Amino acid sequence: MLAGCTPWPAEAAARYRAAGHWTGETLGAFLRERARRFAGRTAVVAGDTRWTYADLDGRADALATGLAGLGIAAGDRVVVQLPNVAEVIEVAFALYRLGALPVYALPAHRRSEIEYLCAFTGAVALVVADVHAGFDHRAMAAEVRGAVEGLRHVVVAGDAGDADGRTALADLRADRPDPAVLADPDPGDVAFFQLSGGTTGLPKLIPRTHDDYLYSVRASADICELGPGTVYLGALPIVHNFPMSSPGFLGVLHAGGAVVLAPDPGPGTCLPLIEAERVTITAVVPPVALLWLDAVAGGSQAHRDLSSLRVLQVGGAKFGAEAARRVRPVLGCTLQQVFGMAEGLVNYTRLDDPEDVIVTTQGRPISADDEIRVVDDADRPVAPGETGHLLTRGPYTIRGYYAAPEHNARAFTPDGFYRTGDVVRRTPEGGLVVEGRAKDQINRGGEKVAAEEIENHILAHPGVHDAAVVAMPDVFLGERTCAYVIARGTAPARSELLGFLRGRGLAGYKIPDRVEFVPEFPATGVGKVSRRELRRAITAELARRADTS
Ligand code: OOB
Repeated sequence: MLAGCTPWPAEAAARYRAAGHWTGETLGAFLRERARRFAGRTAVVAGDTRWTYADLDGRADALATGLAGLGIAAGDRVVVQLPNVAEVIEVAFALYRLGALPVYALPAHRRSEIEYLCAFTGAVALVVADVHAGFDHRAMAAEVRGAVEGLRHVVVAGDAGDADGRTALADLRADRPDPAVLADPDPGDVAFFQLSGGTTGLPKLIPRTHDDYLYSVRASADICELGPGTVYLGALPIVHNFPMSSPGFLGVLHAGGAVVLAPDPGPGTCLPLIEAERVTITAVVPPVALLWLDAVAGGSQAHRDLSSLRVLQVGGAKFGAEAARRVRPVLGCTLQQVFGMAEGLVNYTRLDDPEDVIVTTQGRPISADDEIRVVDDADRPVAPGETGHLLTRGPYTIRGYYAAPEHNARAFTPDGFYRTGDVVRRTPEGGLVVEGRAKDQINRGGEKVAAEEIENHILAHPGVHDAAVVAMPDVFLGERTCAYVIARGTAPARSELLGFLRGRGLAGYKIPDRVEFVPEFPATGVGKVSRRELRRAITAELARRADTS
């Protein structure tokens, strides 16, 4: 196993193999097999691009050869920051076939996150789009390259411009792929890194192996009843774990179906695509589901023929029962709630669950070998049906973050259970209901913000003495971010502070939605900042304003 990663104990690994969960299949190899079986069928659709399985397979080999020509080899880390363009799938498989390890950044990340990821993983290359959503990723990549020693290459999907040191992805595709560059990675070893939503000052990296990930992919594809007739719409950024593997584009390619990529999740983009491509299943976060429901129920998309759509997956944040109940009557499809995490465990409501279960629970685990514990603050199991902290361990849940021994000692129990930070209740049928969260994270409609990370950025401002970032309720996103700040001397203007944060190169979704200057923070019994009290204060303040408006 890669240095800095925590393997499963030999006994557990043997059990997962014996149970048939870990099959020895690798990410690069499964596509090869599918390309044989489904050669002429459509694999990927994005804008005007349409690739068959044979096209995708050939492109992955051609690009792998070109990347090898740059000196990228097995074990090298490559930070991949691409929006939903066809190339993101090509790049992923090219890297898997080289045995190089993609580190998947989100399209919304900016210089601060990308630079950290490149430096922390010792990446040799960074793959970016040219311009996406009005942001020039090439310029950002140039800055990152200047700052990170060892980052040798910037590869651009699209127009590389004429600056030095950037390579256009299109120029890398070799005319004649060289099979000698292709590696045969160990299925038990790390295949790539996902990012944790995080609770700490710096994002954590999640190492996923071929064996563990493909188990979750295959099992998810089964649960969602995917097959060669499946047409999946990738509406969310498909490098995120949900649209990548739950069952996501990998599950669809594993089943021989077609993946249609949407450039953004808005109803004006996605609902016409569902109609035109006869999409059968897609995945969104709750705020997007709300927009789609409103657009179809008497809104701008009311005329769409959505009869092909069988399943709408909603996850990443809690989907309220009221909204959940509208999905079947408005969209004419089955809702599937998905409660998952990039660290592993994924829960689904099953397609044939009674409507009440689908609407009021966040599903049950993928696997009979997912171990679930619901415990109190002292790690003791709570009584059945009571609310407690969710701990989990299983065949596709990591045993440790990459190169983070101190954090791992807190984030995992001594016997290897991952502390999810989620507060849940189990139903008698084994379903989970998410009741809250005990981690210092804000869930902004599925986009996760680690309080400590933002606090550190705010603290870098010379006019700030202390900062505490908490969630505040929001009807649309579920939560937004409120930064409580104690000024040093005269308080900086809010706009100046927010401009300062943007200037530090932070992803836009991490910029606080609200800033409150206060003379001091409420304290807990032991003198720590009471975030609970701050959350309560901002919730009360918002309620008071709503009353008077
Ligand atoms: C997914 O993955 P991450 O890593 O971005 O975030 C995981 C966290 C969970 O620990 C939980 O706090 C929250 O997101 N969450 C939900 C939820 N789904 C995720 N909270 C309430 N209800 C839900 N349905 O978000 C993710 C990964 C794979 C599949 C689906 C979502």
